[in-house]
Amino acid sequence: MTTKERYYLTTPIYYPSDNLHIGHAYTTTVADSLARWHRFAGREAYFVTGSDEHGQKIQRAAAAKGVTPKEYVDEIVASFKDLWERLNIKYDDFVRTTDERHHRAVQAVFQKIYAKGDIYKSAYEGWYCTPCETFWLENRLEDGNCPDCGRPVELVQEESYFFRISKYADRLLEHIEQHPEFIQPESRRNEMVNFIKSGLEDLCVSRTTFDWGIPVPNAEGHVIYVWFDALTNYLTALGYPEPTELMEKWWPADLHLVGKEIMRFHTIVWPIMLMALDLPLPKTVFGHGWLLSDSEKMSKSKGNVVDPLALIAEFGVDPIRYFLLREISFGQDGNFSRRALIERTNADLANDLGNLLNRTLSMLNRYFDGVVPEPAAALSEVDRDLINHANGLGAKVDDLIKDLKINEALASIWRLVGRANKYVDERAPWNLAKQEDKAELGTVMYNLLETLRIVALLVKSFIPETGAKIWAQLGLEDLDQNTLADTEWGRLTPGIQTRKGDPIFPRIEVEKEEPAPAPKKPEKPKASEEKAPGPEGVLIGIEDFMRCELVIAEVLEASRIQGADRLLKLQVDIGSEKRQIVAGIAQHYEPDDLVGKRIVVVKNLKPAKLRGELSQGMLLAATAPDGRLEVVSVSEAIPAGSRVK
Ligand code: ME8
Repeated sequence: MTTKERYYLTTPIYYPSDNLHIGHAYTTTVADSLARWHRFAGREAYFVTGSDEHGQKIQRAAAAKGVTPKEYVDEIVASFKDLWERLNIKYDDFVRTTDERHHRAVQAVFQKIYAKGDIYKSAYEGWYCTPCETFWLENRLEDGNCPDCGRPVELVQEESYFFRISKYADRLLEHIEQHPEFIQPESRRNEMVNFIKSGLEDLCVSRTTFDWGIPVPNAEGHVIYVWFDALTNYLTALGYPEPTELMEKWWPADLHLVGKEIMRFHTIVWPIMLMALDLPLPKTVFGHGWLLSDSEKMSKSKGNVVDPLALIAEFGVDPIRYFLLREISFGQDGNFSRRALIERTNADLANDLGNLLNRTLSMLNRYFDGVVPEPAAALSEVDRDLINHANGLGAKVDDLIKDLKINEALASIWRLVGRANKYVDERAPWNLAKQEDKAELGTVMYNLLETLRIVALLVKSFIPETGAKIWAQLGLEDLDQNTLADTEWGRLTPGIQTRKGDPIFPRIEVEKEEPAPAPKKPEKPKASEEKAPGPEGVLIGIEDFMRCELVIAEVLEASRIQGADRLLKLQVDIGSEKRQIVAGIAQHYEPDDLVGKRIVVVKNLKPAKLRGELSQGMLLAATAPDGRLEVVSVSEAIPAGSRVK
């Protein structure tokens, strides 16, 4: 039996000094998607995350709240785990630096390096940035502040232990040169090389002015510097210092995924710690860019953070995961905005993917009672083009993921989705359905269903809920038994009964602007324009109008939506069923005034989400000259469900 390829990947362990924001969710979503993909592609993956709980920053935050540091971190770390669960993050281990096993690992690392003569005692005098937990020499400060975060630094004068990192500078430079994949992306490699060449100072690795940390062995009053402590977590997860099977199997790590601001620790301090321990270095450290909010890095102190839990509650998990993975060029900074999230969701998820599934299964229900037909052997040029797009895409995505080109991998999957939507228009199944012989129609429907099956497999590592939903609607089972090899064309078995469900991504309506002030009375058209088409310049036929199903709905309940001052939520009876409709009329009606009214609604409008609420239809209203809205209604003589035409 051949052994599987292995992939050990990690995220930073985050500080529980505050709740996590969408920036932390970004790194962890990427790592989770990579781990899921590698498993799908037949490799074994081990994915570790955790929390960095010691240090001055945490001790101060706990004191400010009047609780012990342990009480303080316990509560916040529980919220980390809760967030990961809601984001569908499946890690293999979660290292807390307050874990006993971690204490043992850190003390062992310290002792080994000390025994080797690479840690020595001296006195430190310099500057310290507590938010970054970083020592700075005077000459690196910028305007007297921390060069990384711009915040004030504090003078530190302590007896400390020092790590002789200067001794390893040349060896590290040589390693970086010989392993171009070690520091990625390339721009950060150059930055790090320049930093090393500008001269490395020995690093202070213990503190004495507070006690929230792991004690230095046999040195009372000293706790180990929080970064020396934190970096060791990547070994703790494997059972270090014991010679465990995990250590044997997974070290060295394949990928440390981190934000660009902590590259120095991961590409200089950490590899030198490993060299001093005689352990091999991780294969790659990738420093991704920042998520910006209005072009500034998100951070609690700037008050511009975005809370992932609120976003998940409003939009669901997969739109958030998809946005993070697709929108931001991996490695570069990217902007996060609500508008961009909504636009991305509507364009790629609702219109392209959701609609492809919906229209395919609707046609299948109409033409084949929802059963997957047998494809005919004869293929047209267009059929072959679709199949060529789908076949081999799995291997291409795999290459892109191995190269950490995550947004490009998703773009390549969406090119297939786009190709399939175009295929529907080109092959026009509604025309083929008019033919006596249904073979060609069967082939076209099979090709669409097979494309959707392949797409479900390709997307499930990135947006797991969506992959599972498509799979279920296709009537398929055992999604997790499938591997990359199953993305080969032609594995869909004819005869399967599909199960069309609700649209997987209802369109999200961007909340409407205030109604525009009433337009001035139009001037009388000039004689030459009198017979011109309507305001949009287009005349429609009666059949166009009849496509719009207008019906009478009785309003059963009406209520306001918290946090949306323009919206009302209505429960209405449209004769055949009850529905929820969200309408932008809250500034014109009290909810109670609407109850009992018989209003006109568009029944066959695509469902949409407004402020997290599903809206299944739209009511009609007219604007009075003063800008007031009046809902169109009829008398009680007309029962709910009556068609308006
Ligand atoms: O640095 N955009 O923890 P931390 C993108 N405990 N990613 C962001 C981000 C943003 N705006 N903000 C945060 C620490 N991140 C140390 C790590 S590891 C041994 C110790 C992500 O809570 C990104 O991965 O400050 C960044 O490196 C990390 O969160 C910093 O998390």
